[in-house]
Amino acid sequence: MAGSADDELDTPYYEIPPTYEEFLKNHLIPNKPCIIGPSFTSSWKANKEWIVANDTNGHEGKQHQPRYKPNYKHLCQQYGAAQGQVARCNKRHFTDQERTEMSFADFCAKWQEEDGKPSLDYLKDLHLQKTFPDDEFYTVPDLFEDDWLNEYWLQQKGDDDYRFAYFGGHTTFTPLHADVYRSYSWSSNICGMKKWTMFPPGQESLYQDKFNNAVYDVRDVDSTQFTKFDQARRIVIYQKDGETVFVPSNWFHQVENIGAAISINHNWINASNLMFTYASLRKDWNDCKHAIEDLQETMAPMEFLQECQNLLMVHSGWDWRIFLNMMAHVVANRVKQPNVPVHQPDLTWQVDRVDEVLKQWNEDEPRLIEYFESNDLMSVYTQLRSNMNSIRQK
Ligand SMILES: O=C(O)CCC(=O)C(=O)O
Ligand SMILES: [Fe+2]
Repeated sequence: MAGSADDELDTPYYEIPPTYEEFLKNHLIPNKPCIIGPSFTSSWKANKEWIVANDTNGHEGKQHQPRYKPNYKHLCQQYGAAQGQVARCNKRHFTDQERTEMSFADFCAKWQEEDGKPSLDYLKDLHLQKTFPDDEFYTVPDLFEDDWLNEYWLQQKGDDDYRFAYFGGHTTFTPLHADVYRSYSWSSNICGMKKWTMFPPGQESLYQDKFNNAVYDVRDVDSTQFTKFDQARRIVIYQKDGETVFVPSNWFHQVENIGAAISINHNWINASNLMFTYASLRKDWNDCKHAIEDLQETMAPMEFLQECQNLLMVHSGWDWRIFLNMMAHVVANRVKQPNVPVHQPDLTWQVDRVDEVLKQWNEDEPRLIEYFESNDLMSVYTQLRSNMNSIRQK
């Protein structure tokens, strides 16, 4: 039976990386995960200089034994000055973990002391490439180059980016979540292992309660709150040193580190998952609207829309303005063709995806054009439409 539950839970492993066409057809478009073997990233400096062989004495035969561990001294010397947020893995803070700001040097000292023993400290979402722009410790693999999110933000004078490094001790973890704006992510392990538990979309009601609170830790689920959690279909992946995992859009996942672990990852959006991002913003938007619906009667329609928009920015860190600008910016780049990704889908196909999103947006928000007009966005929108037409006519 095509597309049966069992097929879905079978994750392909590519010892030799797939071609872009295979990756697009079998993973990006159908939104399915895969694992790619170490040859994919073996040329990275991070895979040479950041790690040393792990002492396996006494661990022979152990099933999940990382082959490498961090080169603490080198990392601390190179990146000690970076500042990041360290999650305390035993302290829950709403849907995430409590975090404290720390220098990499301070984090590294403790990390080295623990050296592979159980730990609570996890340095996450570190913008390492942004902090050290001239340090080419990795390059984005060509399969992941078509990345509208980072393309847009990096041209906004480096305001923000979605390029991260993760450094954690043994047993540190990331609670169950779906990624920001329902983007894709790719995660390459430099050392240590990661146990991923991933849930294909469409079964959220099994791990979210009626208030939309999700399960926090799949190892410790309150069965009176989440009565059907055991029925949720899931994939468990043990990602070894050097391997890369592609995490599709909208898949909830939890990650547990085995041994001292380092990974590099990006969140990314492109034409293939644009509708997921739109849907996630739309959902956040509806939540914001709902939260202040009492005010609706006291305001002019455009004023209310603006107020929801302000709340969306606070709540999601994004808003409709950014979403429109991202699409407009990337489509304009494709017309001008500066540094376009080597691998990307057919341009007309991409424009069709943008068109679908714009149609859906118009349907969901009847005052959309009025909103663009009153927010100086009409010229952005018109330019986007005109660039889409010129791509179609080529
Ligand atoms: O490695 C981790 O702890 C979390 C990574 C993650 O959630 C992701 O790449 O989407
Ligand atoms: Fe994630």
